[in-house]
Amino acid sequence: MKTKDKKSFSLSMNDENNKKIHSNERREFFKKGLFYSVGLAAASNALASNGANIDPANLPPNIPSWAKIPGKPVEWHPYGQPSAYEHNVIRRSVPFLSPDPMADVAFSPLQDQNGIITPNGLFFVRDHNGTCIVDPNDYRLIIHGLVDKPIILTLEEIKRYPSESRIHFIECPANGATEWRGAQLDSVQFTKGMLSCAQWTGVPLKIILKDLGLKPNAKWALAEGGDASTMARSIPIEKLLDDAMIVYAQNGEALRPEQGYPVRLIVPGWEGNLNVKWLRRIKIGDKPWHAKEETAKYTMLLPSGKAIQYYWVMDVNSVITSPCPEKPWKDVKIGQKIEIQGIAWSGRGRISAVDITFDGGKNWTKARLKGLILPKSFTRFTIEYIWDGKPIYLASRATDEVGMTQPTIQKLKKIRGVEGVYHRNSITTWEVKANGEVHNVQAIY
Ligand SMILES: Nc1nc2c(c(=O)[nH]1)N[C@H]1C(S)=C(S)[C@@H](COP(=O)(O)O)O[C@H]1N2
Ligand SMILES: [Mo]
Repeated sequence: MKTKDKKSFSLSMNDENNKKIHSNERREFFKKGLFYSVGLAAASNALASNGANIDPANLPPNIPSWAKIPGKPVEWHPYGQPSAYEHNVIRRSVPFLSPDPMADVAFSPLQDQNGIITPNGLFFVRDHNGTCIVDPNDYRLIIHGLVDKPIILTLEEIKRYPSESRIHFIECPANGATEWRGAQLDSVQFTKGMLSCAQWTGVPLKIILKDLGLKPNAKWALAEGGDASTMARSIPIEKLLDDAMIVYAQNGEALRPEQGYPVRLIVPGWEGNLNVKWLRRIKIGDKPWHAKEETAKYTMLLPSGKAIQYYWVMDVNSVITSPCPEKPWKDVKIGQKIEIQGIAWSGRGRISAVDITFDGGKNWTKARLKGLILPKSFTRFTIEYIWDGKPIYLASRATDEVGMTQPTIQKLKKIRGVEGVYHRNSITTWEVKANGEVHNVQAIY
């Protein structure tokens, strides 16, 4: 088929380019980022504030060089690309966290995210066995088990069901896993970047399941991916009938391969791993599946020695993205008014309030929520501040509509124990030093 050839050609081209950029970037990160985390911050800010790049010939009252030559033809990039000057705004991996590039995670640059929608090229990626490349012509979704009419659907057939578009975040429950014993990485990208938010378009699962007819004893579903990891998860049927969707579009275009092209499951507000990508099969049953059919779940060991088998909901959380270690207050003048802002989210519904502290948690002030406030979505918060140039301990604390508030790390550790990896939704504190540098610290409450 002609289109097939064309597609595989352009894919291999992109792969080549990506590889090149990726290896350069990794070297950069090691040099400036990992060993000198302040260097990483400077790298991402070089365009904005570092005078070294300024050419006075382009500044007023001169006519800048770009105004003297014709621009690029409109078909320059048939698929648009970010400005070349934004080359530092990319996903990044931490090789020592995940030495196998096939079972890896690429963190989203939250420090550069504006508004509540993560651009598709910056959406975090978590793969158990690489990003799977699926030919949509050969794609099929099987729904079987305890249904009256089992079915095999093509992509076109899925698209014929009535569709909905909804904005939801996805967060891996391992987000922030490095930080349980103390602050480790001086970065918002690496401590919170297993998190992104998009507008998803697809079919609410309840429409399809009602159409197929659920048997009275239908209680659980096994959702299985079509990638080489065949990652599968047991999900209670009530959740699927509540707000789960099978989606084929992300921010107005087809899903990206990294997000499960052509079809993934969206389980709003619940653990990232339930959002099965390259969705191949949904089997309806009367009980959850175990090791044979379901790959290892994320369980949580408690101080008592008991473990929680399922902890599905991603609890209320927030982080300040401006300032942050990558966005220091290097050029902020004393007495100058500056916006502090960040992202809050909850898997239980809407964000109802965000409080800000400047003294490591002794006093709290209300931030303003801005823009759309949607359930199980990013919500932006903001506060205007005049800095007196003295060091501050800056943190945000979000509360959601069911009344849950982010705990301190000390409180969370008491409940969860010290061996915790998952569901770390405690308060994140930044130390802003007198020289404007921002560091990841854990406040003692
Ligand atoms: N088929 C399949 N689905 C998958 C995964 C996978 O490896 N294979 N990873 C899961 C995990 S652990 C997470 S956190 C989310 C990440 O979604 P993203 O890569 O779109 O950010 O996808 C989930 N779905
Ligand atoms: Mo995950």
